[in-house]
Amino acid sequence: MKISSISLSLISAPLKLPFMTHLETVTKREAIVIEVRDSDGRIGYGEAVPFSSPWYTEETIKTCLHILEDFLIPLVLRHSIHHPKELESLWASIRRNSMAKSGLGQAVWDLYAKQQEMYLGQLFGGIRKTVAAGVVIAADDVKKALKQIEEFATIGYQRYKIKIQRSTDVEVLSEIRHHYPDIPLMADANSSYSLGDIEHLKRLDEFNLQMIEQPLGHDDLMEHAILQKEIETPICLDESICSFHDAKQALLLGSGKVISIKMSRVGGWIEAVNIHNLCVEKEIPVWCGGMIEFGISKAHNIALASLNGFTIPGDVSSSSRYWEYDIVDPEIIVEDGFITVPDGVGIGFEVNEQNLRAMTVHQQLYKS
Ligand code: OSB
Ligand code: MG
Repeated sequence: MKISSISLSLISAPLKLPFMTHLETVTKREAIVIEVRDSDGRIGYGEAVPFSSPWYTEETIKTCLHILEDFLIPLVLRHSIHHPKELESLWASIRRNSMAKSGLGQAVWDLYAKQQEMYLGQLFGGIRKTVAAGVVIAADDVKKALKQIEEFATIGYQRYKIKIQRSTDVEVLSEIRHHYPDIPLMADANSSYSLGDIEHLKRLDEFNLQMIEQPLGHDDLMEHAILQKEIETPICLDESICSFHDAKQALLLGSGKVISIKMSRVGGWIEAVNIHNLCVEKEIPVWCGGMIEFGISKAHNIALASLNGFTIPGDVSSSSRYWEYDIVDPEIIVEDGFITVPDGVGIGFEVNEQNLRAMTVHQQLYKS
């Protein structure tokens, strides 16, 4: 593939609205933009999306920079790769660090698709022309949550996901259902409950939730399987699916009925597509998760969500959901509840260099 250089840009931007969960309130987002260049001047783009602190996964911006700079990038520059599929074996001796691998892998796949003059989604068998958009509400009180739902409804989002926690769930869900008895609603607990809460969780069945995401331990499969037998609401797994192997075990155990696929959480394109294919085979619906990310990562998500198994609207929202301005051109927009899947080469979006540089805090270049 003739990779001649790789650059990392640490970017930072404030969120338009604070994003609150029971674990962390995010008001400012950092991410690492990865550019992989070939000798013909083409650029492949990836975005690594750990948070600044390890509240969601164990990786952070700093650990990710370390793994990229000291391990992954030297490996890629030292070996001549013929096809991005080779990354999996090239990285076999580096455990986990999924977000670092996913970000660099995205850039290599984007470059490869551009060299092949193909849309990235098409490389993996994507067939959808549009992707159904869903949105996340993570406000610090129920009044603000209701106001956000009202605003997002004008854009036509097809599914609303509310962050919940043990201490306020019934109050928040009652209030939302009082005002919006029929909206497609789901709840994400980010591991706010334990198995001792089964009786409490049974009460949430009355809210007609599409699903409840990750109610129990972030690394648990067994207790989710026990819980799923006790509640009507389908369980969707997020944090506990970090690999194809996890997905396989979750399906064997019956730990949930739905899986949220985030390529950043599972280590990149190949692992994400393998999980998707397994779920299609086993008739488990999947949807594309989000990471409060910028446009490059969103563009990869849109390409992933164009695969046929993504039958449920995911956490794929517009650039303007989180940002005053974004790093892709055109920005990602939601119209009548859908995002149009691009048909250009690679990720199908140009990168807005000016905006990217305006957000860049630090940049580093690595040459072969
Ligand atoms: O648990 O799905 C989650 C954001 C960051 C980390 C974890 C999660 C989320 C979201 C928001 O729920 C997804 C998005 O809109 O990007
Ligand atoms: Mg989640």
